Amino acid sequence: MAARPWPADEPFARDLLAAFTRRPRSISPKWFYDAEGSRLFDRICELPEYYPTRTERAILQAHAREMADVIGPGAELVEFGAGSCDKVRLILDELREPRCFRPVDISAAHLQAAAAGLRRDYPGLDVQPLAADYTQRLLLPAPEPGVRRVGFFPGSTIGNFTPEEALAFLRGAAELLRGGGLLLGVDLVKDPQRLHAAYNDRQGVTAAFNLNLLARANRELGTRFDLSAFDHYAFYEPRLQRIEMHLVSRCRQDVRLGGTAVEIEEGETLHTESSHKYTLDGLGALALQAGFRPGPAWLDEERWFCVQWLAAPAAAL
Ligand code: AVJ
Repeated sequence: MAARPWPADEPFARDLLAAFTRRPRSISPKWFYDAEGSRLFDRICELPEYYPTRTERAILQAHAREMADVIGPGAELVEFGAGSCDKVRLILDELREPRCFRPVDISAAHLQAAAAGLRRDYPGLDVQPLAADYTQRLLLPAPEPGVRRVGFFPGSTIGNFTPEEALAFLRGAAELLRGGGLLLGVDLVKDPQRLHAAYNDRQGVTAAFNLNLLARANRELGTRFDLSAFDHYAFYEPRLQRIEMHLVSRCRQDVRLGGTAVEIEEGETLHTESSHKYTLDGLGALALQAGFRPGPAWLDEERWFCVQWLAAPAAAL
């Protein structure tokens, strides 16, 4: 059977090749999210073991009024990695005369659909979607004089960044949001057993989500990964305060990535994701370093998850 030509110019192809030719082998978790991966992530959010989504939602539900008070009237709200824009509705429901809402997401199609839904449900709201990579510097028009710009970054998505990347992101956000602030959802350090269970669900949805990276490569790049030759392996590393997800090779195997033959040893891993957890102190110190002033934090009763307000001073500290 003739092999499909390797789409060398596609960013996923380039990243996958780079991932398999460096040591230790690792790839960005952003490649999880094709249509199938997004569907699997939605299923993860429904799992009994995966507490972050429902815990954050409960915190937002319980405290949206106080959050809206901290944000203040007439604000411009910017959501980073907005996706389907469903969590922000809890805030929008309580916000007084929001000036506009700017959902930012890399997926333009997803964004347009979400924006249309918001315009339907919030007829007076000026919705200005921006298809962009929020890890890069965002080009936004300067807010009108007197309008506070406030960021919303829920879901502990910041956990996918290394602490260095998180600091860089927060520095950029403090600048973008000068005079306003950032409402940040963060998963907290907790009992390692509970963390472990959240990434090792009994139904195997997280395993399918992890393996979908290789399934996606087979679909989009014409690779021939044998999915049964890899195991999902996720564990909590307390010294780095993070979950690591890996794909571990069950045997010695050769894979082809276009013209490149890659030899994988038995037990070798591809590191597919890190999900960093924070303490309130650690988060506060990071935010201060980035130029924010930490304000109120809202937590669930178990203290598993936190929604933290970070004020962005008008002038640099
Ligand atoms: C979307 C990055 C917050 O780290 O918990 C869920 C992704 N990975 N299960 C997380 C994920 C495995 C999730 N984030």
